[in-house]
Amino acid sequence: MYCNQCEQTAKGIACTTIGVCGKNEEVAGLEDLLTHAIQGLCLVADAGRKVGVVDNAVDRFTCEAIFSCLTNVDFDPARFGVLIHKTVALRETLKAEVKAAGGKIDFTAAAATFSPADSLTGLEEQGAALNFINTLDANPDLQSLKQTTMYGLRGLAAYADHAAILGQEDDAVYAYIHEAMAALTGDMDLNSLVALALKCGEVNLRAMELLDAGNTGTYGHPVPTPVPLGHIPGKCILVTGHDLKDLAMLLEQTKDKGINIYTHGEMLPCHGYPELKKYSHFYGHFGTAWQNQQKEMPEFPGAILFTTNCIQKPKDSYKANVFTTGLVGWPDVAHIGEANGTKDFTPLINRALALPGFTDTVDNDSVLVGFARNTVLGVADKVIEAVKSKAIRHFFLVGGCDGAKPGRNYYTELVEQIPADCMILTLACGKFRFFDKKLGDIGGIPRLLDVGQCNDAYSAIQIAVALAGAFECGVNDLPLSMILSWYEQKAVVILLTLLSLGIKNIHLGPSLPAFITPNVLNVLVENFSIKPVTTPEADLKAILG
Ligand code: SF4
Ligand code: SF3
Repeated sequence: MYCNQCEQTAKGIACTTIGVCGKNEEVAGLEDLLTHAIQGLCLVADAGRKVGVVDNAVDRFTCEAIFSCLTNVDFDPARFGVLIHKTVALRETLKAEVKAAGGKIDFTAAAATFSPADSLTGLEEQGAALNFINTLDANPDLQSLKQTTMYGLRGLAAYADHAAILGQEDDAVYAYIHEAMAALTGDMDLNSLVALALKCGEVNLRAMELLDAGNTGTYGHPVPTPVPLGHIPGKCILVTGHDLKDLAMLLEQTKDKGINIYTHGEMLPCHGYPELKKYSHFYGHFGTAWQNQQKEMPEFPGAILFTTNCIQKPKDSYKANVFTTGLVGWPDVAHIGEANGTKDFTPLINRALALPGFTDTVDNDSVLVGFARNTVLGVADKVIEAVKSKAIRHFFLVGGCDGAKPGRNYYTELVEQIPADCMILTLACGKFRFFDKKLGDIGGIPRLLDVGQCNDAYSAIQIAVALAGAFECGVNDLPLSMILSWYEQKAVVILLTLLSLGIKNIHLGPSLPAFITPNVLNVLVENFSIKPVTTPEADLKAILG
């Protein structure tokens, strides 16, 4: 195997024998094979669009299959086997339609005619023999840029899938995914690859906009809401991942069951949505970010639902309590599927009822969520006035993924050292490094504003654009610095979105992607002044003077 798609890749180079994430050689090969197969499907789908053949089932499936290869989503070889066979079956059906419509089907790329082995072992061997990364391009810089787009596409497909689940779709997003995956099978020069990667970011802004419309349109605009970090007596279910619809369905199915629902990880901001917070048994938040789950989840005395990334190997002590849904998979862990747009969470609920639940009350104080664009822009006048009167000196967006590396203490220390006349906006699971710090307020506005999940980067962008409009300047001219942390490929595509908007001077850490070569990094530095994080002291000095 050779996988370097995430920040914790072995030795900062690549995982070659077993993934630090727990991915084994078999699954790595199957992911490569699925990606290869999807490229074949995308070649045909892209050609189909040119002759008016568009198939929404193919569009949706393409996103699901690409999302499955995102870090910490699916570790179940059998599920990959099904996806690979379905990809090829869809490709052949679509090929016949495209041919009938007079479209191109005579592709030279091997992906377009790839034939999958019947058995899982056969597929694993095909995947291992592919040497996938090296098929992208022999030139390391071109390979690096192709990987950048490929990983960006994984994040984009994830957000497009989340949005589609809530009924929000735009064919332009699917068209780009097909076009880009198809393009990656051919020869491209450096400039066109840079353009393809930036386009990925641009299209992702639309995908995040769709998801924002899906979330806020269905569950209302988040409002400031204190979320208890302790617990109360009662049976309990913990929900992790990013999927609001799964949570909504579960809240409805548990409302009369005497079970309290707790969020974990990226589900924390869900407490701010009116149509979710209306349930009295939607109690509080348990634990911190994804990388602490093996330590925290054994302590949870109820059932646990994983809705999206980031799952780690469930320890035997709590494996029987874990249920996956959506694209998440772990071998031998119960999976809750979907039928007719709904899910039956009975097995999860029964497990929660069989477990002891919490028997005492623990008050660990609370954190405040709900500062997405609607709330923040609702007090825009106050914020603008505070900037003009110099009560607010600078804004910091400190957000992104969390992870296990010790270097991530940087983000905690940075937030601790940011002066009291500066506001801190945060989003995604990186916030758990500092989410419960009491940082006070400026003129009644809390200094630490939780904008939401990683996909709520859309909200943060809208806030920045609105502020730039109010000050009649560009986003780069605002007293705003973005200090981002990355781990998986949703963060890659958000970074591409920010770059596609022309945002400069982003500080990125805790380490730079292993798939970025020095030459590609130079392109990023020259065009976007992107910089690695250094120390909180030095970075704050450079920003604030
Ligand atoms: Fe390694 Fe990350 Fe790939 Fe897992 S996803 S195998 S940790 S690079
Ligand atoms: Fe976190 Fe996985 Fe990236 Fe949604 S939950 S941000 S790492």
